[in-house]
Amino acid sequence: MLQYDYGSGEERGWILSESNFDSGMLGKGESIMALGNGYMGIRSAYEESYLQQKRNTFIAGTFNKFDGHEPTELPNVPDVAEMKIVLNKEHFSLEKGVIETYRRNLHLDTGELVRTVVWQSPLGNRYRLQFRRFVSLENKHLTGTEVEITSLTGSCTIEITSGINGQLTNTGAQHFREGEKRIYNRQVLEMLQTTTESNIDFLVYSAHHWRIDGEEILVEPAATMSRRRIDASYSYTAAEGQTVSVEKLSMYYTSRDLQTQDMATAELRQYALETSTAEFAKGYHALFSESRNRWKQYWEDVDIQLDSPNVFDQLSIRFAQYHLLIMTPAHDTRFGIGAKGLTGEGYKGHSFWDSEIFILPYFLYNYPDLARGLLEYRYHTLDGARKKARENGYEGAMYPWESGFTGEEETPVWGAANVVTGTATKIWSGFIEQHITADIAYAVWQYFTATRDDEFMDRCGSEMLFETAAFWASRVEWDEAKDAYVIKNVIGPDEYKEHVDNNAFTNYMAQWNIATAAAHYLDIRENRPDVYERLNTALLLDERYPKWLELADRLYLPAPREEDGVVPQDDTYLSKPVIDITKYKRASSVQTILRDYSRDQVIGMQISKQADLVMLMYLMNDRFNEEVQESNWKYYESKTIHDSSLSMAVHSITANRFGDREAAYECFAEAAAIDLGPNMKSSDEGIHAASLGGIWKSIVFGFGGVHMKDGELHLNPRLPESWTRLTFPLMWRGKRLTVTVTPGELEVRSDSAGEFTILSGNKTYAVNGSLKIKL
Ligand code: IFM
Repeated sequence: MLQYDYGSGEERGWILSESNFDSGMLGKGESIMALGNGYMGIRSAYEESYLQQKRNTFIAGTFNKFDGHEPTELPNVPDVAEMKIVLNKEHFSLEKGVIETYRRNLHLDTGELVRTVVWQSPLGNRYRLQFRRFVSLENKHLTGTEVEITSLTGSCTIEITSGINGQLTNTGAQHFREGEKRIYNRQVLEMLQTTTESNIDFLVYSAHHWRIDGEEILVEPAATMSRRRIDASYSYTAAEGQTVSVEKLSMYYTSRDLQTQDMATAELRQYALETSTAEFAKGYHALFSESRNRWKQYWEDVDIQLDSPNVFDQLSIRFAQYHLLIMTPAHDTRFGIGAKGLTGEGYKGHSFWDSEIFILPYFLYNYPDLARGLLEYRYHTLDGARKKARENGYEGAMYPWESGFTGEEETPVWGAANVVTGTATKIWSGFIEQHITADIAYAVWQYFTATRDDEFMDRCGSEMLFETAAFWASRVEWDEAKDAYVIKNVIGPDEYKEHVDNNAFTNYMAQWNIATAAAHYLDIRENRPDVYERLNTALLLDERYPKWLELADRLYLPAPREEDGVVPQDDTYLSKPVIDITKYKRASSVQTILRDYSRDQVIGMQISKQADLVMLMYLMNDRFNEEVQESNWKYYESKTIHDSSLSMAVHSITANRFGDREAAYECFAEAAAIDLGPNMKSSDEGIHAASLGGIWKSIVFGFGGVHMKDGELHLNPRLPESWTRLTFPLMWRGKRLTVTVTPGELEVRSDSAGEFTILSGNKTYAVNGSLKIKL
């Protein structure tokens, strides 16, 4: 059972708490309580092992391909979290004996996971155990565990076997060659492994320290080495009431790490051993305290406070911001964010449009440099996108639907069983879900508009904008009947509609991409001659421009129907039969419709998996008036099962824009419950990274009413009925603002000097220090 209101006073709203142990539901806690720092992510499997556990540790960007038939994935690297604990010859396992008390808390404010258990063994001995674990935000290579054991009934021989376990796989795929193992000074364990295809070396170090009632003691280990495994076994007899603590500190390095990538393996090994040993000497508490200070700084920058009668609302935004930080490889722009962050094997660590459309805005309005880093990842992978375009007979850059290290297409080709034929279903997204190319261009432009970062545009952004536009210009075809250019055979955001023509989202985004590139071409030709010269030579801009101009005008954009303002999602959607989907909307798990109907049958009906037209209204809301937004929201929401975690947050924001505060809050609450809610199976494969970005967006863009239009900051807040205050930070043009909304007032404060303007209710206000507006 998860508890959202654990703690009192200052702690309330900061602790994600679990009040019981259930060995059949391990996945949820492992994912949502995962620890990380953007370099590495460790799923919170318990120290002791259970049959249904999923032990995962990932290091960002270290992709490997099992063989030519499988897409690249983040390998599950050697595990250091596991410990075998034997107390008076009885194995410590919560599946045996009696659990007298149990509590596991993830402290979102400090990044520490703490579990406290009073356990009665099958032979009736009682023990108090406390486990603490963290992944350092200060030193990205480091993780630590501390186990405290107190025998409550007589003396106890404590045996602990703990080490580095390289026997793990990714659901069966072994990504490592057996490497070398060693123990230094009977203290520091070392394992060296290398990935089979990408040839990345991984170096893992662990060391243990024992303390009795706080005093360090020397307990000599017996070391064992076996295939892909190295362990140290300790034994110590403690008196009744004595607290024995064992800390285990571990470090990970790889030959892909930016700072050390040029080192030969031997040199890296020497460096890693020396730095690990130096860190280990500091001990768990000093190292944790360094990391906690980093968390403190983070929360000082980004904390959002809201007064809601439901503490879940407050916890859910902090939970989202916690994960948004630990999923993001801020240290290296060669890496993207996986759709499950670094918390599970789901989607193999691949990046989707989730990054640009759902996650990047959080960084854009908090740490713009990190938003730029995420776009640089797409710049690093531009050649992969060019290759995909070429291979498909197009020009420019065609970004992959699923992306790893190189930017080549990584979407698996075969997926779940077809309920009618019993064969695997083909996954078409890697072939025809193409809107991602425009989504990336859109994010580039959002970043540029919000920051005016010419340096980024000159170095990366303009090239991305032009190459994506060139792709669309070669992708469209002329349609005599429509007297317009069209885009046939795509999947839009709604993945329950395959092989459709003129998906409105895709067409509008493509047209926007082309029109923006055309305008930007004129701008740089006029104002940045050097950049223009360079890019014109490389990308033939002069030649491409006339076609862009024509397409900006003549690409088919489905218009709202006269009778009801509904915009057709694609050429055939509105002519398909409608069925009652209540059962599927109410189902506690997703995609239950595919148990009753094959994918082809679902394609043949007016059923949407996720926001598609509503997504268009959200991104391009300046093109549709509020009435049209409302009629489309109502039409399509009733046909949407929300079988994707990307759907609810977008529905929340759009409902807020046309003034339906109740629906906005309901959708927000549903979005917030995707990972954090009571469904204990929802996050088995990892957290839903996009939905966590969506929670932040629902609050800041939805209830907080933040919107950027023509480079101006608009604030049109609308709080849910039950909230009495919302305060959030916002970076705008180099200034850190604090926005506070109450039902009757909007206040904007800036701590930096200098005047700037905002718009609210279409009026322009100058802000110098602070401004209050009556709502
Ligand atoms: O990008 C999403 C997609 O929109 C729906 N299926 C899951 C993907 C990864 O989150």
